[in-house]
Amino acid sequence: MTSADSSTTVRLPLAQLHDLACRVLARQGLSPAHAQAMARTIVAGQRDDCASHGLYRLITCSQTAASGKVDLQAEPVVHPTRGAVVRVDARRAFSPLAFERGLPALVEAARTYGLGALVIQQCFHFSALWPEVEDITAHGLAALALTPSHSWVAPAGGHKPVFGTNPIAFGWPRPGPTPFVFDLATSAIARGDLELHRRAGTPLPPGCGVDAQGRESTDPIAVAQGAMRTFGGHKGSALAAMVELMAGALIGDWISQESLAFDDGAGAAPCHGELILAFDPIQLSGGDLAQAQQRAEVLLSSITDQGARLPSQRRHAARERSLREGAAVPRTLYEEILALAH
Ligand code: NDP
Ligand code: PYC
Repeated sequence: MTSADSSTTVRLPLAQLHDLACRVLARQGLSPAHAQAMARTIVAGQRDDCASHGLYRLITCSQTAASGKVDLQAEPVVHPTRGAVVRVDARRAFSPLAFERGLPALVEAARTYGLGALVIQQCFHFSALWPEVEDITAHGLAALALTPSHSWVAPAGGHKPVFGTNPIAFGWPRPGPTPFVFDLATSAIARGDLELHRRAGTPLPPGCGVDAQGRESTDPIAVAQGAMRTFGGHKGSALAAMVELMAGALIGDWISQESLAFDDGAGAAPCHGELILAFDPIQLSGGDLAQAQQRAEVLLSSITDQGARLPSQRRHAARERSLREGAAVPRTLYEEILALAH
């Protein structure tokens, strides 16, 4: 680290960050079970250098807690598995604990049927999806996770918000500790990154949104008042619609418009459902995991052999460094978080 780095960034051991996150969350009134589950996903984000979904989330979770909308203590209810479907009612609490409680039944359903579906209902969702798909690939399963958010994003060809930033995450269990994972917002920029631009007073990259009059803008405040854009024009727009349908209408939960209406200006994290699918390569191929992985490695090495990088390669490199040297945290953010803990 250069001296300029160390004046603006601190590196902290992950256990220390986990304790700090738990203290902040307990101070907001979260039960120990919720605080632990949330701290795990928040610290994983910081460890993997995901600025918009790391420690910064302690600020947005504190705002959500203060809004009075979220239940800070509710225990998720895991309904009895029906066929391959595991349904967890988060009871308007934050999502990570509901995911953790549903995961064992999801893995069992995938092993039994080849495909398992975890439906989480009525959760406040603030996190990245890759920690969830990585938890599934760790069991030798492939995974796909979808969730709506608040309706901030205009459809291609329009300029009024309809969709959420609607992430899609996919995971494939490679041999070794690092799965193939991508996790992407279907908006041109994640809302969390837009907020970081707003906090830093920096412009958005071109093409991320329009102002309230429908004019292209790179001003994060104007775009927040207008509409964000999907990535890839009509293609991202179609994927964003799919997420609303699959992780909203299909599972009997709120679409992003309903989440924003429920928020009613409170500025809380979105509240809705999530659909997480797990696929067992053994059951689906009729072969074994090693065969499926061998075929996959041929594909993945034909990407990396030409110098292209895999999605999550950046994250996994950041993780290695954080495990060795501690996670990098901007000093100003660290000071804000320390203030929330006292
Ligand atoms: P990015 O655009 O930064 O990255 C999307 C994916 O592409 C990542 O898997 C990334 O891997 C990969 N990638 C980036 N650059 C390259 C490259 N040059 N070659 C190959 N792969 C690449 O993510 P987003 O800004 O779209 O999303 C950020 C996060 O926001 C996600 O984790 C998402 O879950 C979260 N989010 C959560 C929402 C919610 O409702 N809970 C809503 C919207 C977003 P890598 O990480 O290694 O760079
Ligand atoms: O970054 O778009 C986002 C987001 C929405 C909810 C959590 N993160």
